[in-house]
Amino acid sequence: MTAYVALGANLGDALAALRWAAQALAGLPLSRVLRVSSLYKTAPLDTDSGVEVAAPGSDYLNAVAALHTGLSAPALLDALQALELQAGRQRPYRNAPRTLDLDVLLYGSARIDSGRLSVPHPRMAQRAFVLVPLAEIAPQQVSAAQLAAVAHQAIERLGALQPGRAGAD
Ligand code: PH2
Ligand code: MG
Ligand code: MG
Repeated sequence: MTAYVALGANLGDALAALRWAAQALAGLPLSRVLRVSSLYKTAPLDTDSGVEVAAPGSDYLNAVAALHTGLSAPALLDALQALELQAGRQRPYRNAPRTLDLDVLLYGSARIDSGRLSVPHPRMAQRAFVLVPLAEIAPQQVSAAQLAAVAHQAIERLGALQPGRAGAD
């Protein structure tokens, strides 16, 4: 199964956290990293109410990774949450600044709504910080209309997440 995972951090050393996470994804059982997007700097955004407002904290670093995995979707979520905990993630309130956030965006073409896990990620279409890196590594997953709808959101491409790797610049 090909799964797409969003990486984000805006607390502590966000760059180190995302680099560590990309390595850690490669070490998940039954899994292989297919692609990792560039690194993007993005303004903290809260779209929960349907209206875009600033979320607390500093700018985020965001990226998206494509994973080939034999883990089930719930097992993948468990593994991602374990990595978040290892990175010191705390959840004092919704959309709080975080040392590492790993979200399942897509799991093949599965539609899941288990309470614990919703796939496709229900808010991904409102977020340039998801759509732009996803479109970079999987253009077939994102339409031009979706990108146009978030084109006003601030997002800056910083370069490769892991310099020196294949596909990096
Ligand atoms: N994650 C959120 C809420 N807001 N804003 C940006 N720019 N990047 C994120 O990863 C992000 C956010 C909830 O997970
Ligand atoms: Mg998130
Ligand atoms: Mg999350």
